[in-house]
Amino acid sequence: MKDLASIINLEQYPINDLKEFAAGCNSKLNEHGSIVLPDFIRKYALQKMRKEAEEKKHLAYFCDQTHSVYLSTKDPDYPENHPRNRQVISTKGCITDDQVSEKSPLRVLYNSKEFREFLSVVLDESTLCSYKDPLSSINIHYHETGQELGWHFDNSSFAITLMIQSAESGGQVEYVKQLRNSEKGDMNFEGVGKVLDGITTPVQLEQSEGSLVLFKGRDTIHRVTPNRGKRDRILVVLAYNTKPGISLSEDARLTFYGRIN
Ligand SMILES: O=C(O)CCC(=O)C(=O)O
Ligand SMILES: [Fe+2]
Repeated sequence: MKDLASIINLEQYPINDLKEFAAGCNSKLNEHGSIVLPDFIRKYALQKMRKEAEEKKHLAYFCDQTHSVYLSTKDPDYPENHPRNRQVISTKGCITDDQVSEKSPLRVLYNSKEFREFLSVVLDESTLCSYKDPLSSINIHYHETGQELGWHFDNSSFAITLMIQSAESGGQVEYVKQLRNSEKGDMNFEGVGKVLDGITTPVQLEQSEGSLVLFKGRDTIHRVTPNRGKRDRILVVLAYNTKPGISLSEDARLTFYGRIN
């Protein structure tokens, strides 16, 4: 716990208090679909995370992709410009778990039993496990000037992120809550079309540097607007599985990391 106390602001966020604090976060997440804990990471640990991210940026794999909001291949039964098939752009750089130092505060946090227990309660999951493959557990994302993440629904039911360096302008997460019902197979093409056409005004997620964000993005459409500032937007994704021994698919690893191992 000593190591963790130098990373997490435990006075403000008593993550060991599962009954009250974690349970309260769980209710908020279920009600709102996201929670933001500002200043979750202590200043000094945040500085170390930023330094590591900057020093290792040259290792990042940058990819430019187009995809549909559903992240699935085109369906020929619909026209090209139908919301089912319409293409958006995603551009970012990424470094992988194997490139993050053994001593990094990111790894101490990611591996911490207390942090996982807290997340399990907040996310209603009985266990949270690392990825089996060497790349997918901790990722550092870089959005350079002009880079963005297009509108999409996540494949995973939750995402855990840490904002390490925000963009000076732009680089904002925007979302429209509960826009589809994936469990019932309702893709809501009409609602998606209105978001893509700018008819529906999205909500912005305020996340300052040092914030922990938990986000349920499977049915909530979201994007990251283009980085309009000079410095990079740097964000860490802490990815867990709800079962042990699972790897990210080879296809996804090739797309996001440019390699399998
Ligand atoms: O960069 C972010 O804040 C969100 C990233 C995201 O939506 C994703 O990786 O699916
Ligand atoms: Fe996402």
